[in-house]
Amino acid sequence: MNTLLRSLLLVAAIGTAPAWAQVKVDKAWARATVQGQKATGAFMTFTAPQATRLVAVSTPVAGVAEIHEMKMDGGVMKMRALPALELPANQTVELKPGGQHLMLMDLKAPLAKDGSVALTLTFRDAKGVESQQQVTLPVTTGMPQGPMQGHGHGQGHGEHKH
Ligand SMILES: [Cu+2]
Repeated sequence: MNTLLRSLLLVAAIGTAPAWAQVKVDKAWARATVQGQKATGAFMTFTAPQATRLVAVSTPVAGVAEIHEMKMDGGVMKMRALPALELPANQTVELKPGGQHLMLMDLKAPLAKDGSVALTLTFRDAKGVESQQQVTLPVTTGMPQGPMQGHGHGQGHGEHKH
């Protein structure tokens, strides 16, 4: 048994070695939508073991998925699509309501609360090598880890239209 445990630990250790580097995805969720709503946001944190960039996102539930940032522009908060999201080595990059986020547009069906959404993330490392990672996000009406926040006043990012 001890030997088995040791080899399992070894496998775990190898799994985190740079040659097998995977971007750690945490606190992922997508905002539930209501009937007729065509766009929503998806949020998560990324921690890359070595510098890489998120260059593409796709999901079967949406016709278009983009990386967005929000910026103040003449006193108005505006969103724009980013061609890529920089992920510096060992730095946690947070996507959250009101900040950078993944935008799922042209939704094929409403995202029901307590459902899930599969995303395919495409990363490109410093050498230009692309790798893909699948993540499954729970669909909720707000950040799952946070304290209860009433009805989420002031966080209505998912309601904006494109
Ligand atoms: Cu957006």
